[in-house]
Amino acid sequence: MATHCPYCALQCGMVLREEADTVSVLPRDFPTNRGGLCQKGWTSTDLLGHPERLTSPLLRDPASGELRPASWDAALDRIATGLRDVRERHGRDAVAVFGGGGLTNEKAYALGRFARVVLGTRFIDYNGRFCMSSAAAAGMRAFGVDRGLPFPLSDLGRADTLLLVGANPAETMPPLMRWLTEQRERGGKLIVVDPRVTATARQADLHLQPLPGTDLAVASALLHIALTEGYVDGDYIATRTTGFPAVRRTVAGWWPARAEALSGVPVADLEETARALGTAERAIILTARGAEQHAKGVDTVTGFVNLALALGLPGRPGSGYGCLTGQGNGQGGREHGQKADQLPGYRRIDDLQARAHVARVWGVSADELPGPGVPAYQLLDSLGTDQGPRALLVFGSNPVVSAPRAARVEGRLRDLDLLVVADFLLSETAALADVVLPTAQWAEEDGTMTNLEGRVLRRRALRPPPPDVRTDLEILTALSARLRPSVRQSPDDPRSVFAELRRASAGGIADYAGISWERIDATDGVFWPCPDGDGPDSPRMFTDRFATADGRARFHPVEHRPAVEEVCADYPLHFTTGRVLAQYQSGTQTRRVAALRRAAPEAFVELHPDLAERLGVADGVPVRVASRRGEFQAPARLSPNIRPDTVFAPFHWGGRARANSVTNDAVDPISGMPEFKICAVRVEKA
Ligand SMILES: Nc1nc2c(c(=O)[nH]1)N[C@H]1C(S)=C(S)[C@@H](COP(=O)(O)OP(=O)(O)OC[C@H]3O[C@@H](n4cnc5c(=O)[nH]c(N)nc54)[C@H](O)[C@@H]3O)O[C@H]1N2
Ligand SMILES: Nc1nc2c(c(=O)[nH]1)N[C@H]1C(S)=C(S)[C@@H](COP(=O)(O)OP(=O)(O)OC[C@H]3O[C@@H](n4cnc5c(=O)[nH]c(N)nc54)[C@H](O)[C@@H]3O)O[C@H]1N2
Ligand code: SF4
Ligand SMILES: [Mo]
Repeated sequence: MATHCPYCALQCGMVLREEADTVSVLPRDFPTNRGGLCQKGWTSTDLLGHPERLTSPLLRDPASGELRPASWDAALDRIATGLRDVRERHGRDAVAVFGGGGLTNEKAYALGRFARVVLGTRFIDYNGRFCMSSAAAAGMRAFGVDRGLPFPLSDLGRADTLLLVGANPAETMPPLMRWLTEQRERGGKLIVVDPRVTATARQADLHLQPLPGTDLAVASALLHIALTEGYVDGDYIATRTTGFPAVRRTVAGWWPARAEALSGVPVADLEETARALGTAERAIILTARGAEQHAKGVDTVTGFVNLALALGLPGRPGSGYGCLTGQGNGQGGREHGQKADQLPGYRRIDDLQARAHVARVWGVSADELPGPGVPAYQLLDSLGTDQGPRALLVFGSNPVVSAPRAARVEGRLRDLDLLVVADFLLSETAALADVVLPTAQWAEEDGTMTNLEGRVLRRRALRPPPPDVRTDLEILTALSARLRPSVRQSPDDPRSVFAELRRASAGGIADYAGISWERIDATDGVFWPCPDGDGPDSPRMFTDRFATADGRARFHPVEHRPAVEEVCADYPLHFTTGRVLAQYQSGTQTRRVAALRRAAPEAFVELHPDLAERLGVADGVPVRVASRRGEFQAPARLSPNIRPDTVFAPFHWGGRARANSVTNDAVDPISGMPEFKICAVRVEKA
């Protein structure tokens, strides 16, 4: 059975083979992975028959306080009664929905419809807010569209200069590295910007190692140098963009020495980078979470977009700006309506025409669709309070581990009148729920996923889910029948849902109208926008025009600002977070895979040996990391690969080792992205 890996946005092609009671994985030659898989992909079927898999609904027993197995009828009735009760007492907006970028397009779409039509709530958002929302917002305002990579991944292999800002694909998307190898074998130059000497940075020709949170200063200096050394493309700026004069004025003040003083990146390295980008025939600039997960993430990405535009890169063959989307369906999951302000097809929920179109597809009147809700962190932080929702349904996220300032979020979840979690494993969030619904895994259901290139792919069911397990779509349909039987019911088979999604997205920014499952099967995926079944799809965007009203890209002047929390005497170190190869996200899945647990058994705190010596900490010794918001503990891992003023930890573990116990919940004013990548901490021996 040809399908794709369940984890990250690379969506590597794989073949599943059922043998007796095991399912084995074989890599498949697909344009993104060309036969490569990482350890997570290889072991992805281990969870299908895992002993800890949820096999029946669980209900919290009021007497003992424990979760106990129950029938589907009992579980669905409890949810329906609980939701009705909350709505009667507090109104429709007292019920909220939290989705995920791992859900298929069909499920993300159905979840948005369920929230708006069946629950009638404006409060829906999802974990993509914690992921690429800053790049999405920056792309939207510059290009009029948000497609992570506006060109196929294979373009990376042909770039003469490739700048990676805050991305560590050697650990987060290992098969992508073959494009970087190809790039360098062709004589291209790879430049990596990361406060740590990562496995990716080690392969670079040039590594810039800034203080976390100073990327915007670096971007501004690069544009400053490009201007003074004459690399900007005046014709392109004149014919394809608007707004450059204001940007030129702001970067005029960013002479390289000023950026060096802030970031620690030597002027010579800034000059070499600007020159490599400015003189290349084909140059690509990519950002990922290191640059984006900041309270100034949108402006930082905008700084790099401004640089790319000034150099005339976007839309030029083999060149451009892109963001490396992270989750399996991180791209499609942000297009079809699980975002607070969004309707399917990347339409805005406050746009009257969009409301009318989507309401027609849904068989309801546009007036009854709710307005925009609030971004994920604001939503989580309001739960159970006087102003916030009192019931929450979670599909595809584990915020107890992955949300910033997680102890506070955990408290909010505990304050709810009703928490419902659909998952196939008992995540830390599911463990707090009143009702847990066991759902199908990726190899047990059909659907589509949109990868980091905007390529829509087919996920195929190898076999049906276990007997007492239902799909997310079946759960939504069953709840809908109980809660609002009068409205036209959404189908629960993915093919019909996709047909409806195509109609709902037609004419929108992310137009899927011309995409069918058959067409995907015939062509290794279809790139959106694709409005017409007989017409072309869009592997390369912006060649003639941008998706703005006048077809021109927009420059926006942006200014560096400090991290929301700066170091001080009590919290003297910079703290940043990220990923390791063998664990995925909140770890619900990968912490339960034996081979991955062996490869990455526990959390750690990465420190420079000089810092460790000052703190009197030896390698492997447990340390406590404390911020103004809380603390966590993990063994120290001494490494010369990190700046001595900065400490790093992965966020894949819960409990005492939860890195998000200390992270800052300050958010970007435009995207709502939390400042996961920098706060101030103190480190001491535990
Ligand atoms: N193994 C594995 N792979 C994954 C995932 C996973 O959990 N595990 N998750 C998937 C998802 S959802 C995502 S979003 C992607 C994320 O993919 P990446 O963005 O590559 O991953 P991160 O490790 O979060 O961050 C990348 C780098 O940013 C650096 N960094 C930290 N602070 C800063 C800063 O201020 N500036 C700069 N320039 N760099 C900084 C970190 O040192 C880190 O090496 O990975 C996807 N792939
Ligand atoms: N400190 C720090 N925190 C971070 C980050 C960071 O870099 N640093 N990165 C952030 C980023 S980029 C992301 S994307 C988030 C991710 O963090 P989360 O949103 O917590 O993502 P996952 O761990 O993938 O959680 C998915 C959950 O849903 C379940 N699941 C998987 N597929 C399905 C499905 O199809 N249906 C249902 N019902 N359930 C499913 C899984 O078992 C798992 O429990 O973390 C964010 N948090
Ligand atoms: S790189 Fe991503 S999609 Fe590919 S095998 Fe690894 S986790 Fe799966
Ligand atoms: Mo992500």
